[in-house]
Amino acid sequence: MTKPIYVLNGPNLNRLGRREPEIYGTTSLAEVEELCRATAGERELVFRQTNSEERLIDWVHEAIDEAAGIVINPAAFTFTSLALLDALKMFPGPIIEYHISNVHRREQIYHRSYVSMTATAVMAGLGASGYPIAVSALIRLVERGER
Ligand code: DHK
Repeated sequence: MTKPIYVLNGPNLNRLGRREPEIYGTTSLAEVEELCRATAGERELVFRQTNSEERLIDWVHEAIDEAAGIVINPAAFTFTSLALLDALKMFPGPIIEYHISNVHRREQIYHRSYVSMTATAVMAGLGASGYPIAVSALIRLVERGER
């Protein structure tokens, strides 16, 4: 049985489309989910969002046993959570760290990512419509067995 891919989203992304549209655009998270599912096609895709650090870590633990790969937009937890980094380090498959905005062009507080210390790849600045690009890149990494 082919394992699903997980697309996990962190805090405040539930307000995507209405939140700082000049930075994050007007596409909603539900629309992002549709784009990701269309790209995944036959492959099963788990798409989730939480404002809770504990829940995000629990989903990474679940993914360790259940998932082939992870696309994760940890949002603010990217720059604060060693616990999330430690959880992702245990994941055996490829991980793509995704940011809607180009965090490196923003304030200093958004420049040092803990997640990048274990992610296979990092994508930033392609907007909400970049998520399906991350999904297709992840599927290729999974098929090539890369971590
Ligand atoms: C989303 C957030 O919520 C911010 O905390 C990050 C990221 C950027 C994004 O661009 O998707 O800095």
